[in-house]
Amino acid sequence: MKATAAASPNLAIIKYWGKRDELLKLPYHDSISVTLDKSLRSITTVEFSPTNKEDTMTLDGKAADEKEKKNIRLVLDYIRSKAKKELKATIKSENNFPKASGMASSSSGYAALAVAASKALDLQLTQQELSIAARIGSGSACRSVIGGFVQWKKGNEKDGSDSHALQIADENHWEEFRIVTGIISNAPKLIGSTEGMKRTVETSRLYQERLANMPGTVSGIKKAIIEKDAETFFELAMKESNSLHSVMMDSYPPIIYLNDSSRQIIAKVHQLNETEGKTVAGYTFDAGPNAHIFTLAKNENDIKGLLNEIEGLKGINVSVPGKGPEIIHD
Ligand code: 2P0
Repeated sequence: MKATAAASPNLAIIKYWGKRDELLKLPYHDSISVTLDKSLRSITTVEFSPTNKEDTMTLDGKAADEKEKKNIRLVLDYIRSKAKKELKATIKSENNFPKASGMASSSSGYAALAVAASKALDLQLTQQELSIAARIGSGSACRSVIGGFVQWKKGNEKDGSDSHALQIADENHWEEFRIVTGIISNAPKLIGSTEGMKRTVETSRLYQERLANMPGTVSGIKKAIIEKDAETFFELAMKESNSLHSVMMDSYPPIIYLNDSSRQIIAKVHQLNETEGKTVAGYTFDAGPNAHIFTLAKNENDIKGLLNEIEGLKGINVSVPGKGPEIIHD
């Protein structure tokens, strides 16, 4: 009753920000992401045993904190209810990437957990059920259960049974696609995403405007991915990131994740696009100052050059679209 699974983090193109149900992690709107390649992975082992008195979890060699424990248990309880088993689990999760990679590990960690736990209990869950299991741990994790370009359908049901991810295009669809991350800070966020999104929903009037525009944003970005329309994709991705950071700023007290280095990068990407006479790159920022720049392989070096001019840059990481989770055999 033991299994190990590996999963990669995903980077949101359309950002998940705002829950209609805090416990089940049900969002107010769809989001779209790209799953990254396996140079970034969480590897999680789950072992269920009748001798375990409680669930125990070690993350990168350290005991999980209270919030992590609660979310891990929620995932395990979903899997246990599907298997109709009450067994407690021992969990060990390691990331092959450091915090200094500019990527958060919660999306890959909970996706690997859902896949390993269901395999350990010999369950044959559908991809949608695995996506739901991962979502219950951390919203964005539901997108890491699938490779390539992925859409998280917000769903309408109260129990979350229709809120899961679906693939838009697989990891081989857009070979020239690159994600160049400029690492600005590895420090923990000042405001966690869970708390930040709650504040935005409760206090930002602009958030209603964001929700009203969202169906158009989703269909535009989806079409640009399917047609590999790089210019439209980069432009819509930048506008979407700017919309997210506007509602964060419109929250009260305001939530500010971007810093001077982030703003310099925004200016430089626009300068580059102007000089080139077309949109050759687009930035996106999550709940932190690190810049993720979408571009095509032929422009990768220009983007690295641009980032290297930024004061305070700590490093650069380049990713391509990657596969969904896999079971690791000993
Ligand atoms: C995203 N973020 O779509 C957005 C962009 C942050 C900014 O998903 O509370 O860690 O565990 O469901 O998934 C961060 O939120 O939040 C996030 P919970 P999660 O990637």
